[in-house]
Amino acid sequence: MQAQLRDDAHGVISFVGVGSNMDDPAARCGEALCYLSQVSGIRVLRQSSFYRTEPVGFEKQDWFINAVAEIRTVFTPHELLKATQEIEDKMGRVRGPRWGPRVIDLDILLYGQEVVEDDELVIPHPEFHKRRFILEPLREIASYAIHPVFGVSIRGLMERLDDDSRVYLCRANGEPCLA
Ligand code: A4P
Ligand code: MG
Repeated sequence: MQAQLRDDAHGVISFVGVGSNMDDPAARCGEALCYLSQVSGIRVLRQSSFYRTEPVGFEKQDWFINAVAEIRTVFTPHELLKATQEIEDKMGRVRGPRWGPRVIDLDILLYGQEVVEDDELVIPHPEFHKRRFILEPLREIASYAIHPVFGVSIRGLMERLDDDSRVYLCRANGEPCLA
């Protein structure tokens, strides 16, 4: 993929969730964010702190590290999915059980205000409005962002949230990796 960002006003704002619960999860999340910033059609604008989060869905597995990055991209949603899957593959992700342990998981949470729904891709990510491990880091960097299906801000989704899984601020992560 050779698409380039022309300037700061070019492209679409998107939010990407990062999660890992294997092989030094914080290091893996940092590595994935670095790879993301190295893709020529993507600029990482901001990234949240890292959060230590209780596993949701399949509970007999290690706790996760989760974070969210705000990016600007010239890619279409499917090109962005391809780019994130290439990073997952490069990092040795083996696709196991749904919701099971993973060395890295990159989820496209929002892509502008677009709604996408086909066999490969669903945006907004289908479960994110119900998940504290995503909403907490997303609120840190973009509490004002609007969920395009519900028309509710991230702050509003947090107020309605019915997920008591534990999410702890793990480390303020500082500046994004701008490789
Ligand atoms: N896909 C569809 N929409 C998207 C999207 N918006 N972003 C498709 C990324 N991928 C999307 O994904 C399976 C397929 O989903 C992809 O091939 C793509 O075409 P996957 O990443 O291989 O599988 P998965 O992650 O096991 O499935 P899924 O449904 O994405 O699971 P989740 O929702 O990501 O849940 N608990 C804590 N505390 N922290 C976590 O990060 N993660 C999960 C996984 C469960 N529990 C967790 C965490
Ligand atoms: Mg996923």
